[in-house]
Amino acid sequence: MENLSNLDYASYLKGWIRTVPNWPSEGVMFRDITPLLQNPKTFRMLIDIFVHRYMGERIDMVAGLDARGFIIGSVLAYELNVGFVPIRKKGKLPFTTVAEEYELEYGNATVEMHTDAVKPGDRVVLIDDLIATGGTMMAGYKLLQRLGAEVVETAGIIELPELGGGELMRDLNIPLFTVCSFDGH
Ligand code: HSX
Repeated sequence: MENLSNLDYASYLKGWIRTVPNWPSEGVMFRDITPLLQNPKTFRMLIDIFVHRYMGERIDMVAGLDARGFIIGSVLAYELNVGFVPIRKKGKLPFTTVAEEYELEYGNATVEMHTDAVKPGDRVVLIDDLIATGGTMMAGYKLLQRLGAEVVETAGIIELPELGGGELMRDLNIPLFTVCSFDGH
């Protein structure tokens, strides 16, 4: 049995994230969280980091970003005994939505949320797997703000500092927590 008591949990979990070079295109180092999720011990450790962070706070809702934010966000919501809200890519939600468009490296993307997903004043944790340019997370943040929710914190597993999203969000005073970061290759 591993003795994890003296280990830095974040570094340990980082070791379970697989780097896949040149995927989905040449030059991209893809950070793959599936090994972290498929090991029951690391999956639990990951979720517990977020649960411990927010269990003492008044949180009304967890919002997760399509699609990997759903995996961790829904479990976190369940553990915090609060509801879960999906923020989805355009065209996936059946009811009335609010939408926010943001820029990708090439072109634009849009995320949507149901208009009744949160109430004004709700205290929400917004979660995704990864922050690169920050475009996705900030679009989700804006949607929640437009519906009057208070985003207590945005949270992710991985930050890629080279792509500047985390820094941009901190400059804008958007609270951000990530478990680990990957510099360069
Ligand atoms: C990836 O892009 C992740 O799962 C996130 O949803 C998103 C992060 O990129 P960015 O919007 O921060 O550039 O597919």
